[in-house]
Amino acid sequence: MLANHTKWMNFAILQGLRSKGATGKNPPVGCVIVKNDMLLSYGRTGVSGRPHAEEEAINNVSDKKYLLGSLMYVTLEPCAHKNKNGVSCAEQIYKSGIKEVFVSCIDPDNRTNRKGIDFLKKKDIKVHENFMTGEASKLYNGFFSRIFYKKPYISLKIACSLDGKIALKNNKSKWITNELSRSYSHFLRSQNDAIMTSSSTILNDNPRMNCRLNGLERRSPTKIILDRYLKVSSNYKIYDQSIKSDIFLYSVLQKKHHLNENKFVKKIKVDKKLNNEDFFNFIFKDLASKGINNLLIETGSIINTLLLSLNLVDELLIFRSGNIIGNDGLPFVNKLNFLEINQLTNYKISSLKTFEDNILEIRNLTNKDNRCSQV
Ligand code: AOF
Ligand code: ZN
Repeated sequence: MLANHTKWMNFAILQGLRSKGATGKNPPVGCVIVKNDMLLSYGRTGVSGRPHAEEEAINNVSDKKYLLGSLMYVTLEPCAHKNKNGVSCAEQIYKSGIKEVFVSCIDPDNRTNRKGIDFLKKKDIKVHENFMTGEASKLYNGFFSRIFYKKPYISLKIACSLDGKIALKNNKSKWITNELSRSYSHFLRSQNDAIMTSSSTILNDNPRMNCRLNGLERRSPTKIILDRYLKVSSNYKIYDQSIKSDIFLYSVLQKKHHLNENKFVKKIKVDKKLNNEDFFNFIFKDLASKGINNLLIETGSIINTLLLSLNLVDELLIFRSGNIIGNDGLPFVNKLNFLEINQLTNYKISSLKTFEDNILEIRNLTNKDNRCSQV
């Protein structure tokens, strides 16, 4: 029977994944309702965070009497705080007559944090806590990071040659990795809440930084631009917006009229006296306060080096081709000046994917507690 519980929870995790990157500051939750080991209904957190997954799964059952005595599998603890109709998910579960609930992760949000589970138990609903937590917590790396560390979960994407170079010596970098890799990197963009790049990458490559997969264009992440000295004019493609949404521009300089014609650009001034560590920490904290859970960074070796030397990267997404560029090419990271092997930061492999002869290595920082990777 355990095998079936695993199967249903896996299905709930897949539902949650479908919402990843689309739920705003709300975490993506997947939910499945089963009766007599047959699928009755399923749901996932809606765009921008509502309706909640459990609500959606319950509402999807047209004849509510079927819910009596059924089982629910849900990737996050059902909430204890009320929706706009004045009921929490825990209350809706109780009222529906569901008799047993499998929950993967405890909700750290103070409004719920065990209160959802305690409510269900008090109502004599059997709750199986921490069921497949390891698998489901992959959905909440960003949400947990924002709540516990007040910073988004930082994923650094690198597209490089077999020998770790991101461009030839003349700066040419189009296209080291193949089309499938690039499509998958757009898919990863869609799963992140925001994407960050820097002025030097924009001036060199003129990227759009959106998701251009058919049907997923609206899943493009919020753009975050680091342009300390306001070098990037509105003519660059990053400021083209077929889908209108805010762009956050961080600079140390302020020019009154810079980009004023684009009302979606929100300018944030960073104190120019801040050192690199405080500069990034200020920005990450600010992004967390804006509700950004998962931040994808796509820049060049200067920012990569700063972030890696400051241990600010939670996850590396390394797309590697089969080409060898050689030592005259641009490395993805510059000098880090370590002298002892035991001082090196270790990124543990969590997943490998191949795209024809390209490979994607997903690696996570090992010294952070219970954080999981993109899937
Ligand atoms: C659930 N099911 O699908 C999600 C939950 O802004 P609100 O009112 O939607 O509340 C957001 C909080 O609800 C969020 O911080 C997290 O604790 C929980 N998310 N809960 O029962 C869901 N997405
Ligand atoms: Zn809820």
